[in-house]
Amino acid sequence: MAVVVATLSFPRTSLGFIDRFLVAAESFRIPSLLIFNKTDMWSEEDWKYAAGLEEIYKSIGVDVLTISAQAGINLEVLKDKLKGKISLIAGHSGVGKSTILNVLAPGIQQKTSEVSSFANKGTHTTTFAEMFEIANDTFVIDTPGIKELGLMDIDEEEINHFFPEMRALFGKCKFHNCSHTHEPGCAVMAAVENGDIVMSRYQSYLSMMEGIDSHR
Ligand SMILES: Nc1nc2c(ncn2[C@@H]2O[C@H](COP(=O)(O)OP(=O)(O)OP(=O)(O)O)[C@@H](O)[C@H]2O)c(=O)[nH]1
Ligand SMILES: [Mg+2]
Ligand SMILES: [Zn+2]
Repeated sequence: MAVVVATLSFPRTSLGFIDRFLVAAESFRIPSLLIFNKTDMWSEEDWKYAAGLEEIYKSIGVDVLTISAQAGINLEVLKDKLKGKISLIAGHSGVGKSTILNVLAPGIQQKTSEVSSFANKGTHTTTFAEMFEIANDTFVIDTPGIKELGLMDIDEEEINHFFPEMRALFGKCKFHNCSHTHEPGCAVMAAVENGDIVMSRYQSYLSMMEGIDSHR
């Protein structure tokens, strides 16, 4: 399982980053789990915003969990989701990946360090990936924080296959090779307009299309 740990602030994880991660996991046919950590720091506003995100991601079939590694909130649910699997934990530096490992099983003592309050960024504490057995048949890999995520080996025409809400409209566009960026009779753009496809997800799609272009 591919687990992406995100935080709303300290540091902030962008939706673009989350969407790239989900596309990458989907392209390898690896089930993913989206975790929002540090709920102990959330304001009422944050809870509302997160509830909206949870709804968006659940609607496209992504499993979402809100936790606080530090305050020990929802850890049993997390353990249950990890049970019997090999999971990779990824995300920006400072989102709490190693802290999560440390609270999952006694005996794990991964180094952690505070997010720089000056830059609002992690300090790249974990420097290599390491796998831990946290229970019978249950393995979790802690990884170094990543800044950005490239989409290697995915062709431009393929990206939309890894957006479940776009895949659902397959064959509905006027042109069979529609890129969903400018063509008339595009079912995806129509769905964005009427709200069936979430704008932030479509923007992530566009940025991935552009990203690939710029490398050509
Ligand atoms: N308030 C709060 N702080 C947390 C929580 N989880 C982790 N932290 C803090 O966030 C900081 C970064 O945690 P780490 O576990 O080192 O983050 P990381 O994702 O492993 O970072 P890298 O190894 O640099 O990629 C530490 O100061 C943790 O104590 C949480 O649930 N709530
Ligand atoms: Mg770490
Ligand atoms: Zn289209």
